[in-house]
Amino acid sequence: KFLKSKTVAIVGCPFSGGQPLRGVDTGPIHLVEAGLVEQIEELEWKVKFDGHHEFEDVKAANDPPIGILKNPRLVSRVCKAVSAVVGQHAKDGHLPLTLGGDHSLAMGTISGSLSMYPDVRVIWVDAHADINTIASTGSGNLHGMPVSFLLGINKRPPPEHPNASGYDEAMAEYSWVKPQLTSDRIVYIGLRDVDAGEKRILREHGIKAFSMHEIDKYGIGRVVEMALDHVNPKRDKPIHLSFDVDALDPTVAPSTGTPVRGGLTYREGHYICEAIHETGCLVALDLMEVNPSLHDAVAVSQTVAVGCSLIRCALGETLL
Ligand code: B3U
Ligand code: MN
Ligand code: MN
Repeated sequence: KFLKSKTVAIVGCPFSGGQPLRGVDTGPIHLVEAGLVEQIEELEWKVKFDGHHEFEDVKAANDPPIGILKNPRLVSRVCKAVSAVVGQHAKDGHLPLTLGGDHSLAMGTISGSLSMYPDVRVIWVDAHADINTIASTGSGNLHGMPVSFLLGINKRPPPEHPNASGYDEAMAEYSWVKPQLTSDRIVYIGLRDVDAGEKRILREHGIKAFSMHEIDKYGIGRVVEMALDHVNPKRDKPIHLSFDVDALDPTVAPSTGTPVRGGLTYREGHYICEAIHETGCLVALDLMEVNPSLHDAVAVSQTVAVGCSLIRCALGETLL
């Protein structure tokens, strides 16, 4: 519906600055080495991939915290670069596939999608809501915050607030993120580890979220249908799918930085990707938070294989 040609442009982002654990930066390399490019070509897509981005030119030598935010300049500048790359692929009529790396990168990928498709709808599949604001974050890890910047909901904390310091500097650093996404154009699936402050934010902005509770209650088929009915009732708007591999149960995808039990089964994860493919509206895809440095070799190859398989389903692989 929206792409000019059936071409996937792989944006490999070996980046870990949005969270404290090393290793998530090797996720994209593992996915490509597992044969992802060839697997996508099998599905009759052309694949553009000219190596992983290293972001050498943006790596800030000196990046002390701004208030509570960790690696604030590095995350901002890497995401800004990713936004330009993803935006260019989208404008070329290709489907950008971003391999993370931690989920702070979605500030870049979704900004890039918005630059080509101002009315893009976001489906965020995750155990976490990643919507903490400067005021609400307890960790200061930016992979827990990308949605708040995309929505432009970072209000100034009152002066006595513990996170008040650095607000202006942080907002200046992130001023390139245009708050173009609206709260009715994002929907969550798979949530089960949401901070109290994040629950308040979701409620305050009326953001639709299907937690594991709704998946248990209605089944994944109804949940995906309800999620699509919410953001894209006529199935005529472009969709950006941002898939955090920790949405899957840790028994299915163990190699990730913040596993949370009680997650999506193998089939539930794949069904989401298949159903979104069937809409014909997918214009961009992220697969984030694969961390091959955690757990043994079996767990790593299992997680990488599931990641490749989710991507194939989103790009049209069918069971029959
Ligand atoms: N909500 C917590 C924890 C978290 C968010 N995303 C992940 N973990 N992966 C935070 O740090 O904001
Ligand atoms: Mn996430
Ligand atoms: Mn997560």
